[in-house]
Amino acid sequence: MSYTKSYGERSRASQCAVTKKLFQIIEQKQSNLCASIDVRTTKELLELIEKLGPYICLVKTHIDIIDDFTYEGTVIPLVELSKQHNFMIFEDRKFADIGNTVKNQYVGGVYKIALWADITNAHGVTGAGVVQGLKSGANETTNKPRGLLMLAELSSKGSLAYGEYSQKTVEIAKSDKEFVMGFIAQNHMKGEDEGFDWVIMTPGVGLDDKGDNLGQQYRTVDEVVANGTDIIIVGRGLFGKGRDPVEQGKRYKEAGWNAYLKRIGK
Ligand code: BMP
Repeated sequence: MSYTKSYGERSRASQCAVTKKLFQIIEQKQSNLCASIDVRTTKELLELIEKLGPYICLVKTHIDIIDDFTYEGTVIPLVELSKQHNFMIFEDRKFADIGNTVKNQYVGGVYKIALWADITNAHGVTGAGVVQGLKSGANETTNKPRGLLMLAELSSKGSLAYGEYSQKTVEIAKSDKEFVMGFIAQNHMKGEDEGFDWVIMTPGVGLDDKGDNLGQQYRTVDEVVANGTDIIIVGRGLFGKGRDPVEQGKRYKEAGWNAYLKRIGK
């Protein structure tokens, strides 16, 4: 099982440049924590990332919820922070259209996601063209490596992404070993016997709450990592309800790392 191997070992074996780098960062920082920073102003975004930077391997954004977004004022300092603190950037755009449209959405508009986000994600609902469209957008925009996660399963109550839908999404992901890194999922998606070592990133992780009143459902760090999660995605658990992001950053980092060591038998 890939999930009993170390991040370092998997980094060396991966054919995806973004996975290689991400797993290296995880080993260096001993952190499999992705901070999901859903806030409405650039100031809050950058201040939270400044505080959480030392404890994370990845920042996940929803760039379209920032009220005062500008490329210069929001993206440039975000990229600067990613270099300073050695983390990667994941724009949680959840593309879900035909290839030609997602390509334009990825490279164009005000956000120009392909220019700055190492990783983005897409739903499989429109078929494999979504992967081709995004890959072609990345290739035409930048020489830097870009990675895609497919949304195989969701954390929210009543999600329609399960069973056959999830399996078909895995089939789509197999279409490009260099660009598709893995999945947003609640479970391990297997695939080792066919030569796939997917990166599994899991949102819906919280140590103090069971959910919110809008359908979110939380599981604990131990629960998801033991079940095959490589990267825990935590948002409000880090900074919601007046929580201290530094304290929580350390707490989730430690919990994620210990759960990983336990999983690989160290
Ligand atoms: P929080 O930890 O505050 O509940 O935030 C979770 C984040 O992960 C949100 O940004 C949400 O959009 C995202 N997310 C999720 O919660 N469940 C999924 O299945 C997929 C997601 O991208």
